[in-house]
Amino acid sequence: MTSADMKSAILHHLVYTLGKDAGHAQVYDWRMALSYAVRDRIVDHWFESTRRSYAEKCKRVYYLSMEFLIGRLLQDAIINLRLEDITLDALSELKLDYKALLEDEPDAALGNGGLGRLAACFMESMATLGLPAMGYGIRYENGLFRQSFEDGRQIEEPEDWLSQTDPWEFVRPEVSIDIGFGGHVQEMGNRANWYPSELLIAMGHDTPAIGWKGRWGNTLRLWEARPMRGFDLARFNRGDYAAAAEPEALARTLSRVLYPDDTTEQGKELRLKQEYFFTAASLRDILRRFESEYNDLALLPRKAAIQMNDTHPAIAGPELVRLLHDERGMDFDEAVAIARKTLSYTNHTLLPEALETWGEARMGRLLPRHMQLIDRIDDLERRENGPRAIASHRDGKVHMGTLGFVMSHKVNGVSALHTELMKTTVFKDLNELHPGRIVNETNGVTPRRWLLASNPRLSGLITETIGEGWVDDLEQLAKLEPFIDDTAFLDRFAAAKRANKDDLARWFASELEVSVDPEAIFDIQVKRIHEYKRQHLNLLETIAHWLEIRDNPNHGWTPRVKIFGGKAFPGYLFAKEIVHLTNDIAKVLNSDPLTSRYLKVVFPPNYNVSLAERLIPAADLSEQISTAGKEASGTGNMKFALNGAPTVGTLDGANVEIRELVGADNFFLFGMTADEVEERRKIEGHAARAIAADPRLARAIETIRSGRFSPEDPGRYRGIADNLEYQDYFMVCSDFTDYWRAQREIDTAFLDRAHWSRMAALNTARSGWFSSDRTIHGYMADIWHAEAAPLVADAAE
Ligand code: NBG
Repeated sequence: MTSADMKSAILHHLVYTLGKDAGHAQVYDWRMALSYAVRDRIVDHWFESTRRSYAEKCKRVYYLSMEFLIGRLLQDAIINLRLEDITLDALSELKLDYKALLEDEPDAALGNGGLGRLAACFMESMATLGLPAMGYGIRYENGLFRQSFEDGRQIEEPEDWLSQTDPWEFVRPEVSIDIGFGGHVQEMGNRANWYPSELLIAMGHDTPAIGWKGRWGNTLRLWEARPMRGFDLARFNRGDYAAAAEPEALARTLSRVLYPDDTTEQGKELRLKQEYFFTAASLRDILRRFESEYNDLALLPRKAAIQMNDTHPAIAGPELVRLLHDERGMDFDEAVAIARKTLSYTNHTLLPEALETWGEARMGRLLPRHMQLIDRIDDLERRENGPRAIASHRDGKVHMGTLGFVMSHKVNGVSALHTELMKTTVFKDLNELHPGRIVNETNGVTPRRWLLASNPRLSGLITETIGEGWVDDLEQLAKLEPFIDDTAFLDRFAAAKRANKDDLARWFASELEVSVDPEAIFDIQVKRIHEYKRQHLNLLETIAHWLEIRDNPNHGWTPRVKIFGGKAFPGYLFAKEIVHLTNDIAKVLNSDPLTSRYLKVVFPPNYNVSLAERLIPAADLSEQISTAGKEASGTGNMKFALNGAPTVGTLDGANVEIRELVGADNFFLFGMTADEVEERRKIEGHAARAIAADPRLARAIETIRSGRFSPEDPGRYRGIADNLEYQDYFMVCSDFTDYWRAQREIDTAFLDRAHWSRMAALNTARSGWFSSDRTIHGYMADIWHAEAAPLVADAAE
């Protein structure tokens, strides 16, 4: 394709797909026309991949996930198809601004955080590796809420990403699957017929996921809920308009919202329905495809691997057994054995409140047959394992983690530490019963999006220095090591970072009206707001540092910009107070004439994938400061390291592996280990002791308590101060002193710019292992036993 071809493809779509005349087209129209022009380049590769999967009788991987945090797709497609140069040329002939078109695309926020973004990175990596795979999830009409601030408070508004046409999806009305709820079960001997009382339809929408160089394309199939019977004309004719639309409204509710929470169980019926809805639709689709190719169900585990991303799709165990046993007549024990060999489960958190359970009454009412099958699965566990067996249905609840575990042949953690903790805490007994079932697959991130596309300055320098091979073989970044002491290279490395910081500073100025000094340390903590992630530890240190600067404003302080980003679950009051406090602190500090040239706080609202792409390349310092033992892995931590930002962090999640790989000298470690945290927690009054031992900490907490940041409402943050002093479950106080020490070391280290750049560059050079390509290879070898297919033609050739 040439740029002239691209230009005419854009114009063609503008006129014939969008029905717009070039003279009247708006940014939206041009962006859509460009998207269709790019999409056309994907389709042949995508079809060819599908044909090849069938022809080669490949094993397919199915990734079931409530969340796919895919973000924007246009640039991803352009970069992977290597259409960037010709697109730039074509657009400049049309006098259009490439960046403006990219930024016009809504950010598809179909996820909460790490778990959903991981699913999106995996889709990209599976396509890059040529692994025949399909993602299955829900096409939420409103994704995660949009965050804004009003007087510093978080305001949530519905995200309306679908209010415009999504150019990437292909609607599949022919893929419509009936999904039932409720009703009764008629048993016939061992087997049963289930007669649901409520039925709706799951309709598929397919989005291609195209890999690097377009050499493979997989499908992300998202289900939309539709009513069995649409609009009720009889009621409408009687004038009962609201009732006429009711069936449709009820069905639509199911795929309307993403539960805005990634760590606490909602306990809502709607959520259980969503989980069953997408899992059941996906399994039926998978079996239909399998049966179109094979007629022996015993082959299923050799031809399909189904990954349950967290427990949200864990109902897949009993559902698959139901499809095999009730609907296809397979012996029960054999059905369980086959389901187990096909299914596997990834655990993403050890927080007890996040391990899903459903009350037996609710489950029995909505899914009566599944409830019976769960009890029979429990019986089988007892037959196989005797009295030590662990039932999923116990104390009046169905424990989805247990169910996921017993119905899987492999269960994986997402970092080395997390996997070890799984074995010794939540799944201790199950691990003893089933040794070897738990495996580790440390998370990763796709380097195409998180370095090549989002940080062109750094990725350009890397390609110039070591060639392009790193893009799909990230461990080649190690080839940068010989250049680490080359001042010309380091200068260019530093210049790329500096230019990214300049860009961000300009964006802060124009969007947020905050001016920051690009010479300062850009210190960034972006992630969901949660006590265990300890944004308040960062805030306490900020306050303490501010007070110290005020005491001695003429000491040569190292300037810092503290950047925060993240959403608080609307019902999580403590997290919302942290948001409010952060904004209140920013207000006071940024206008303090004594200190503001040394210390500023910036909190851009609505942290999402696109904002991450803007912030991460400009970071000097990555804050990964969770209470040890609580963060399963983290993936933001990997993105920062890859983009040349050293970490200040605890020995938690994948931080442990990052530190091992980048080297202890290039990582600012602080805080207690997971074991020390458990010990310390046993000490009565641990927080009060820590406060008594550190006057800076005491003063920072007192400053919060005194109302200094909320003079109009002095009691506003008493709750936070009390929590820190009297509870402090997450050990903020006990880790404060060491965190302070690490931060002051950072101030000093940053003064030696050459040394800092070397440290930053070493972070990049040694982060190659954190590619999600490596993670997917791990799943393929240890869990899925699946192989890549022969790749299709390179799009650029
Ligand atoms: C999150 C963890 C992160 C981890 C991601 C991806 C959930 C429930 N868990 O530490 O908190 O990186 O999963 O594995 O979203």
